[in-house]
Amino acid sequence: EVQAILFDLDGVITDTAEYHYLAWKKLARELGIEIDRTFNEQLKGVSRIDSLEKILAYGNRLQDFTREEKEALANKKNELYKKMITNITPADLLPGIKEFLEEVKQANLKTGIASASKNAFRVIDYLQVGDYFDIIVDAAKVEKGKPDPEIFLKGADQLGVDYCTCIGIEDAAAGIKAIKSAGMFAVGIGSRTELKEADIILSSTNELTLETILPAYKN
Ligand code: B16
Ligand code: MG
Repeated sequence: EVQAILFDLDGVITDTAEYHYLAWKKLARELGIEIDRTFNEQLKGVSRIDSLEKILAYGNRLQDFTREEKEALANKKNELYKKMITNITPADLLPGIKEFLEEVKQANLKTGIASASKNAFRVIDYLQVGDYFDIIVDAAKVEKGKPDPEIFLKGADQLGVDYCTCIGIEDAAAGIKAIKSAGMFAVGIGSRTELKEADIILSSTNELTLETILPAYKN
């Protein structure tokens, strides 16, 4: 029996993935590196500093910066990002999310957020959905980022449930990997080719209902 659902934040609850992309694109351009949406798929779910290193490697500039310089660049991106997300309101919940959260609560399932973002609490505040989640595990609470399973394992531990009774929902390949390595059932939101390791793939958050997920979990 399913006991808990663990949600990714960026790209599942709200489309902050777009703001991350725009902020990285701006920073990369200043460094003479052009990134596009296809490349951006590799950044989803990946920590801030790892994202920067992927961008620098892509532009063949990884060796050009010291650790301190990289930290400064990552901070710069975060300042851009924080400015962008001040515009977030409850209207920015992705389609069907509010209804799904209500349904999950009605069904007495436990809920948690497993986000690689250090801005997770801020975003949840802007969206005004804090009350829907029993626990929030953000990047500050884990040592290893996705695709390592740590963040999902920690979420289940905090909820006091077995890993195999958890369903994880993710929009990123790194996140699906993390859920599967945690021994959980993985729901992917997005592209069939990017998320092929998921147990089921839905094209939009609109399709998230217990009726679509639970039969697949039981098989
Ligand atoms: P921050 P998630 C992830 O959040 C994003 O998908 C990823 O693009 C971002 O780089 C990462 O958080 C770190 O975010 O710079 O705010 O700490 O999808 O795991 O909720
Ligand atoms: Mg995500």
